[in-house]
Amino acid sequence: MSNRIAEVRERVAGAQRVTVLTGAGVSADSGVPTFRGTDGLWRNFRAEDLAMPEAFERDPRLVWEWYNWRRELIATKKPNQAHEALATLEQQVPDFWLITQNVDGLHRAAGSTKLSEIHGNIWKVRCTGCGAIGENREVPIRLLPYCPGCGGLLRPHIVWFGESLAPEDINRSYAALEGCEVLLIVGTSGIVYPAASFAPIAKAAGAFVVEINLDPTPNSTLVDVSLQGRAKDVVPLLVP
Ligand code: BJW
Ligand code: ZN
Repeated sequence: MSNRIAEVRERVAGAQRVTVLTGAGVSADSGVPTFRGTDGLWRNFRAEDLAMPEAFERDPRLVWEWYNWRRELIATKKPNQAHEALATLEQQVPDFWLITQNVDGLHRAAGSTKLSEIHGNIWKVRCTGCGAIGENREVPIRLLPYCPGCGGLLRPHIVWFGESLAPEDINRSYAALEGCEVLLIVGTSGIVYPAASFAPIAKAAGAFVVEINLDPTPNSTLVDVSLQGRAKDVVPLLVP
């Protein structure tokens, strides 16, 4: 493993353009449960049952209770060495972009600024009436929350299954994937689209693609180097 780590470190050090894609595994090391791990369940619901517009239409209180549980949990968590190393990498690479599927805000908390939170942010709310987006850090948030502007029901500003990602996030991500020399993919199961297609896009565009994960994923056979381990242990070793 140490040979391959040295190789990746050299690639990163020599690159002008580096893109990073992260998933729940990065925050697992901060104590945030992953979606598909055994601790990702809440009252026997899976994320797939609640992270849907239909679930919110049927029972907004239930969905907000789930988010309150997660907001309470995430509020106590801090960025770990992987978040910190990626914030450092942003300072070192001339053309850097971080694409995260995580909604917990821990990359920003670690100091990352060049990033797209493609699945949204758990600390933002959006009005189902007028579409206004606001920050809300109340823990717990009042149930049910309503828009101060139009009185409409507020929902989490999060991309649920069946919903489209924001066009600016998609465009920025594709540009970063097609234009990078090195892509690091950290702690994602690689099964949720469109992020699941990001590795092949970068690979087809000629990038050196590296995966860091505890377990093999659908990306493992496609990448140039697959490093097995915890994000907090491995990512800091890749930053020059
Ligand atoms: C560690 C570690 C450690 C642990 N160190 N590693 C094409 C084909 C098939 C389906 C579709 C398709 N296109 C669209 C779809 C439908 C759907 C989809 O992909 N479904 C799949 C499940 C098949 N996608 C969508 O609906 C997307 N929208 C879309 O495409 O719009 C256009 C469209 C609309 C309608 C029809 C068709 C197209 C939107 C997806 C939004 C996903 N949002 C969620 C929920 C948010 C809820 C919330 O957070 O409040 O975002 S889903 C959930 O999964 C969450 C995550 O961001 C996302 C990814 O999960 P992630 O990060 O990979 O976590 P895990 O738990 O899966 O994996 C953790 C990994 O870490 C594991 O590999 C561990 O081994 C590893 N790990 N500890 C390193 N310490
Ligand atoms: Zn409103």
